Amino acid sequence: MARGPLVLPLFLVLAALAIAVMIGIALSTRASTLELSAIQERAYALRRWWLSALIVVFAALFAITIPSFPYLKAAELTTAKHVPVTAEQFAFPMPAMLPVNTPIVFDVTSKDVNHGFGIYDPESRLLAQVQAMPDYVNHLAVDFKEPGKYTVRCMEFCGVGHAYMQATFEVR
Ligand SMILES: [Cu+2]
Repeated sequence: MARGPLVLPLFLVLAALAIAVMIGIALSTRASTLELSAIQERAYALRRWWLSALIVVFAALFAITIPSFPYLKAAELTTAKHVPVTAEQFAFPMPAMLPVNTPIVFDVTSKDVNHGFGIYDPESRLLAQVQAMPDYVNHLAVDFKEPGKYTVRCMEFCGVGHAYMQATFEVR
């Protein structure tokens, strides 16, 4: 994922901006002789402006990023190879082998309690994850680009055997 290294610089820029705004406010209000009502009026105006700015920024971010959300596209549901997974305390029954470069949809549910179905690639990086819930099927679309040994680990505390709840499968 190329997005990872972007997070820290982005955070630093936003944090610097927030600090600059606070310093600006502190400097501009030092030794103020304004009446409380005038301060209140200015603050409310600033708050309205800030809310509008946030709405615009978040609406734009939402519009830009929604196409890359990992929600299932209708086409993937019909054309992909479906692999049913019924999690249970404390195992993930998985096929031993899955095909590489093939759209796969895991139909994930649970026999007993909530589990977290997390797939790790051969380098132990989290590739995809979804909740495994009783009486409900979640669909997780994955297209394995690299052959190798993948690991499924439970990502939600589900009982005494939780830490040992994992499975492996081969992608070829
Ligand atoms: Cu668990």
